[in-house]
Amino acid sequence: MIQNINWYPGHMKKTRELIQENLKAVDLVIELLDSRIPISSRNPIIDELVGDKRRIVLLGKSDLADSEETEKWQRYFSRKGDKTVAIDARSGENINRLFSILDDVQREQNQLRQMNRSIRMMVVGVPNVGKSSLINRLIGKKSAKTGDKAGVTRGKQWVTLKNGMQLLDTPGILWPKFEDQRVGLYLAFCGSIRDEILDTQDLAFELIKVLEKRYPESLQNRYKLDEIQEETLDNMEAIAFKRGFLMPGKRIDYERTGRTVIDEFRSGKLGRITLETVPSEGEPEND
Ligand SMILES: Nc1nc2c(ncn2[C@@H]2O[C@H](COP(=O)(O)OP(=O)(O)OP(=O)(O)O)[C@@H](O)[C@H]2O)c(=O)[nH]1
Ligand SMILES: [Mg+2]
Repeated sequence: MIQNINWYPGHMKKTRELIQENLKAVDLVIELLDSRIPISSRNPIIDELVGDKRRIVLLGKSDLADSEETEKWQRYFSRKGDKTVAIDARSGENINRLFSILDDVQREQNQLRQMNRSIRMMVVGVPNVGKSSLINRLIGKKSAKTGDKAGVTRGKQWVTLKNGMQLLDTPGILWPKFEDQRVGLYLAFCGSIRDEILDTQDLAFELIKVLEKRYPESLQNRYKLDEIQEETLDNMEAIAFKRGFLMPGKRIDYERTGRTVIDEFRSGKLGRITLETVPSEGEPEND
C-alpha cells in the first residue's frame, strides 16, 4: 500500500558510510537529480556529506521533463551556487557542456594547488535516476578500467573518462529519504522505488490525481478523454474504457489500467512532464 512506502534506516547508514569513505578520494561530486522531481530525488543528507567539496548538479532524464520547468530549476540551483546542467544520458544531450564544466573545475583546482593532475569524481543519486547511463556516457567507448590507483584505498575501481579524468566506478546510491509521504510517492512514480513493494492500482490512482492538476491536457489527449472529471476514480475508469481494459462481465481491469498509466508516464508517452516546480518562498509547490 502507498501508505507503507518507507526506507530502511540501515540503508541510509550504509550509504552515508560508503559515500563519506569514497568522498575522501574525490575532488568533485556529481549529484544527479531527476528533472521531473528535483526536490524529491535530492537526498537532504547530500549537503552534509559533500561539505566543502565541489559539486555539479545534473538534472537528469531531461528528455522526459517539461523543458521550461527544467530551465527554471537550472536557474534555481545555479542561484544556490552549484554549476547545473540538464542532461539526457540516452541521447547524450549536454554531455559536452558537462565536460567543459569539468575542464573548468580541473583548471581551477590545479591553479589552486599548483599542480597538474586529472580531477577525480564520483556520481551520486537515488536508485534508477540514471547514474550508470551517465557514467557510460562519460566513459565513452575507448576507455578502460584503470584498476586501483596508488594512494587510494585498495579495492576502489577507477575508470578513465574520455577526457582523461578519473571517475569512481561505483556510483553512490543515495537511498531516498522520505521526509513526507509525497516524496515517497513521487519517487515511486518515477521508478526509484522497487515496484514490487508498491500497489500498482494505488500508485496509478495517485499519479492520475497529480496529473489531473498539473497536466490535465496530457491525460486528456493521451487517453482521448472527453473531459477531466472531478473524481480521480472516474478518470481512471474512463481511461480503462477508452483502452478496453475490461475483464469478463465488463469489470474494469484496474491493475492493467494502472500499469499502463505508470508505464506511459515513465516512458514519456504522456508527454514531457515535470511534477515538482521551483519553490517560490522556500517551500516546494507540489500540486
Ligand atoms: N529517458 C531517459 N531515460 C534514461 C536516462 N538515463 C537513464 N535512463 C533510463 O533509466 C533507467 C535507469 O538507468 P540507470 O543508468 O541504470 O540508473 P542507475 O541510477 O544506475 O540505477 P541503479 O543502479 O539501479 O541505482 C534505464 O532504463 C535507463 O535507460 C535519460 O537521460 N533519459
Ligand atoms: Mg546503476
